[in-house]
Amino acid sequence: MASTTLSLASGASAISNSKPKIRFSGSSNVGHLLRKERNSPLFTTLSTGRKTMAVAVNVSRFESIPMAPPDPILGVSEAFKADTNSAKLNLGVGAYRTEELQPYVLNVVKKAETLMLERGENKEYLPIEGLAAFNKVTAELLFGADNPVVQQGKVATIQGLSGTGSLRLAGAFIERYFPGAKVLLSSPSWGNHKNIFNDSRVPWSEYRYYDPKTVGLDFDGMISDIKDAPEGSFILLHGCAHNPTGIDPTPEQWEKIADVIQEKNHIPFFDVAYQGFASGSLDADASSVRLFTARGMELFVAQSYSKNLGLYAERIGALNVVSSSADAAARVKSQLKRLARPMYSNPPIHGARIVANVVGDPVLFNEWKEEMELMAGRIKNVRQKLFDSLSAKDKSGKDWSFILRQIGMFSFTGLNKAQSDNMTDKWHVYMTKDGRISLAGLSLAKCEYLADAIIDSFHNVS
Ligand code: PGU
Repeated sequence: MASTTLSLASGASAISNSKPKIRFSGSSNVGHLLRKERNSPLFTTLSTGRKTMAVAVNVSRFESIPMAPPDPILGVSEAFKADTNSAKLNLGVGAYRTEELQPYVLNVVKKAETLMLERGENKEYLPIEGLAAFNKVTAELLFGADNPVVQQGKVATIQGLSGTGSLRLAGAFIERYFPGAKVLLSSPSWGNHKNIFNDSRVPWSEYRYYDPKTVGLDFDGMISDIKDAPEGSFILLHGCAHNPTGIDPTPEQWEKIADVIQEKNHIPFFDVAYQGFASGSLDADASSVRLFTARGMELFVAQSYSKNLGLYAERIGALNVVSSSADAAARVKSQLKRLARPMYSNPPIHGARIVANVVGDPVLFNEWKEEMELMAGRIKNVRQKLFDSLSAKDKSGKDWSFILRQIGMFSFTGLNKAQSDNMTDKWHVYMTKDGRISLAGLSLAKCEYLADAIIDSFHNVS
């Protein structure tokens, strides 16, 4: 159909008797199109005195488009904003808040931004692969600056639109160069993983991960499912601070996971969204990725600075592909650029400069580590206080110690959907319906209230 539109000027109605102003745009052959479209539901017949015309009525061509459901994580923040109750608590999104429950801009970020203003840097386009200084420090932060894969140019690093955009770019790469290959996701995983691979047209399935009986890792199930996956599958692993469960494999278990992935010629695909947030140490939290890299495995890593530098809205992260040769890495990078170009052309510069200034400067880097320890430490404190409050208040004898064994920003409470609904409807505690709460959004002052809400929901709602 030609792109001709016919619309009534504001205020005029197709059924009004007043003389409507009719505005045409697009092709001049309007009469022909009107004849063709007269039977369309968008058109009706209008009589204006001597002439009868077909005009557009107020029926949208988007009539058949259904309303999308709210996002299971980001939609929680929207619902929270709409709640006027003063006791309300947003434990939905994984975003760090201060003890006063306010968003936090890191001091090192403010310092880096001041530097950027002083330098009066321009806003020219970045190259497709992003800011070179950013890509360098980012790969070094993840693998370690002295890692042979970095030294030998075996890592293709491309700046991405944070963790999500980097995963999506990898999805596009897998779809193009590994057609039919499957991605295996942990059950459960961050909810958006499924959306990302669905939209990338990459088939996925799940491997067992969480065991509700032990509130721990179903390690045997995980190994057996990875073994059973078709050879050459992509195995998506959370580098640290597994979302939503807060349960990570031990170093010995990581070795066994690497064994079976190697045996089956699978490709590890790490999602590292919380480096520094699991243990408070950037190096310790990168140990899973480094363990696999040290075995000479080719792998993917999507990285995010949303949490550890608090750069949520800057959309800054990276995709790293480790290859067995520098030559392969160069070719992979060229194809990642080719995929990125029609999707978003080139990435934004502001967050990349902040990261390059902080991670690339020894003084700011050390200050960052201190601030991250503070953030990780505050979360550990509320985790402990929540456990203490639950243990003191709950007289049923239930063991809440699993909360202390979980790490990172979240606690996977084991509350089911009805119980999670009760948390929100009765107690104004906003959380995802899988029973996950973000401890990064909790203060010491609110732990007792939260414990009351959890105990009520757990024991009084089935
Ligand atoms: N990967 C994992 C495992 C994540 O938890 C998140 C964020 C991301 C990637 C993507 O983060 P970027 O901001 O794109 O770098 N998950 C948070 C944030 C809210 C969301 O769902 O995007 C969460 O609350 O689960």
